[in-house]
Amino acid sequence: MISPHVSHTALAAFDQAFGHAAARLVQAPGRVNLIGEHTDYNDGFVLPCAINHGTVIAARSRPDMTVRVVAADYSHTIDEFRLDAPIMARTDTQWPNYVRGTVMHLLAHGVDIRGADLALAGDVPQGAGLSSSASLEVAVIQAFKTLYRLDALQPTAMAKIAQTAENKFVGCACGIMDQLISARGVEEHALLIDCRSLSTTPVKLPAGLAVMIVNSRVQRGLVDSEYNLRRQQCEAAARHLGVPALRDVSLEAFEARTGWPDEVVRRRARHIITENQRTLDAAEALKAGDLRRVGQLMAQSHASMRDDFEITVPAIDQLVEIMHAEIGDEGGCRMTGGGFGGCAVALVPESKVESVREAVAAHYRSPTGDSADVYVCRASVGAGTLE
Ligand code: GAF
Repeated sequence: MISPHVSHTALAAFDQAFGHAAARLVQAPGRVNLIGEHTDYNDGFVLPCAINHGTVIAARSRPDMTVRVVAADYSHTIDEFRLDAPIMARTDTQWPNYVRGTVMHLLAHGVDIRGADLALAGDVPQGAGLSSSASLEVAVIQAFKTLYRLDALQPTAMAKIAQTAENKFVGCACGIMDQLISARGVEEHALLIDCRSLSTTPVKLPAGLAVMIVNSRVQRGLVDSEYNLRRQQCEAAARHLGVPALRDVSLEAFEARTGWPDEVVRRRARHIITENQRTLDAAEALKAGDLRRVGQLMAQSHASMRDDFEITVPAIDQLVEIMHAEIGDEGGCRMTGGGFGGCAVALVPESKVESVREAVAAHYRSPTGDSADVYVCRASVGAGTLE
């Protein structure tokens, strides 16, 4: 459950901007990925959970074709566009494009909607790799779904529309993970997602387990260009291996393959192939309550992201080492998300939270001297209404 404070902010912003009260309140969560990084666009497996930080939208339908949007977290600036005219990206500011692109692709899906007044508020730390943008996109779809009773619009379809908006309107070639977990999250569970079939299997988190997110305060740099480059390298590796996607290669077949044109591409492929297996193994270990095994897999995942996929940065490596030294074999930790800064995630017994927090406070500083922010999260439900 997202903090009630966020709902109050959205409702107050609505009143103030539009001069009357909102009719509906909806939410969509951010996410933390426990393991399975960059595997989604390789048709592989991921294991995220939705978190109790997200986007809340206060909304009211309009009889005309105008959409007005006020963003409480962006100095209450207002964006306005029409549904019966081409929806163009704004170049002066970025936040409206997540709304515009989502609405444009919602319309392309063939839904019957008219305009709306929307007030946005959120508490997902931005630029931290916790999917603030996916949570915004999915919340926008949820708002129209609720206002116009689009009951046939299922969560997986919502996620695909949101992903298309991000790919085609915002310009980030992301996979489906963030939008799908935001739409389909299950309370107290992680979701094992097969990113090819889009089938999801809820994995109950063991009782007494804490999901700790530690924000390195290193803002993710170069993320779009490096992300898109990783994607191209994975596609090149799949071509070399003669398969549709890296999902289709066993570790044995990969190791037997020779004649790589590029050593970097070979290492990128090794990360994806081993990470897919680690993700499946971690889901089993979590189900069995085997935290020691979960910890080993998370440590291997981090090393693979650092050495083979090269998406960590020195500050995150240091943060994970500090956490790992404190956690020992009682749980695990790794960088989470797209990389190049952002957050680490730890799965630890609740009794361990304070000592991990203290170790991070005592030993970690970002390159600019900041201490880390720590959020102890609950695995939360996906998008829905809040009344
Ligand atoms: C970002 C992307 F949006 C996801 O699709 C996923 O690829 C992730 O990075 C890395 O696992 O969050």
